[in-house]
Amino acid sequence: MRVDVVTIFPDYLAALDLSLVGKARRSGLLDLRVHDLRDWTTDRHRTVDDTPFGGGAGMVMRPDVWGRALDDLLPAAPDGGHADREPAHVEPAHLVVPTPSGEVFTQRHAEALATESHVVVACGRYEGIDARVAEHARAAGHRVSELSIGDYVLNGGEVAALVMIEAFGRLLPGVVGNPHSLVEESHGSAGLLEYPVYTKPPLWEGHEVPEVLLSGHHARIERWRRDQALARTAARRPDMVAELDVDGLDKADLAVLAELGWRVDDGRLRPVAE
Ligand code: JD8
Repeated sequence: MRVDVVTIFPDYLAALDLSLVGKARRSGLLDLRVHDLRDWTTDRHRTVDDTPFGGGAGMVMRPDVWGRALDDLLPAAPDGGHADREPAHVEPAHLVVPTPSGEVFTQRHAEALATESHVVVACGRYEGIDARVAEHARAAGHRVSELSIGDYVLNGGEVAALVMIEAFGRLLPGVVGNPHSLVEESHGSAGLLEYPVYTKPPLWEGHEVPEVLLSGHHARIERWRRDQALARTAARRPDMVAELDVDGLDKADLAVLAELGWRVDDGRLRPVAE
């Protein structure tokens, strides 16, 4: 997969040289390129922002500078908008624009982006990027996703880019050593939060490891972990319990959920209290 990131703070993305994503870059599994938006400015002050139409505080990032950058990085528009560009069989790219006003990024988005051959991430700063930039890319036939990593305000899109690139980059085949470990993760296909994990020593600061985990009894361990995942999810993310696919739950799951105050009502899980 190729990933292009455009930002006025390229050093912010240096963290992607580290760990599994860094290894994936060095092994060629991930072709990640970080670009300085100012390379597409034309004035000697390398200006990327201007005052907002309609007034208000702060500055807005200019469409012309972003337009030149994305014209260079987004392949020929599927609708053949740019006759002077390379032939149409070029792999389309998916433009991702981090923004607090975007759809909330989830593991589903990470799984979808991990299937792309080319992703371009536009990191804004100031009050944001002129809205016509995303509009123009959509009009040119590119897939554009405006995504937020959560309901809090950051100073720019770089941190969100780090989060998203790690989230979909680690799903690329070969990046995570043991793909099985991807299966049981929070927000994975089970739709549950992870069970608690423990390692040596068995007694630490007076805290013991749950006996069942030392038993070697794999069926009892699996059942305990499932019960823990159900309990954690019910306690911390009742919204996820309500979304659980009842067909994916066995009798023991339903018994545990009943203990936790959940019942099945015409095929959906509902809190008993409701
Ligand atoms: C992109 C500029 C700063 C935002 C005025 C503060 C994502 N979950 C998220 N929170 N914040 C962002 C985010 C913030 C950004 C930009 C993403 C570009 N800013 C702006 C509007 C209010 N300043 C984000 N993903």
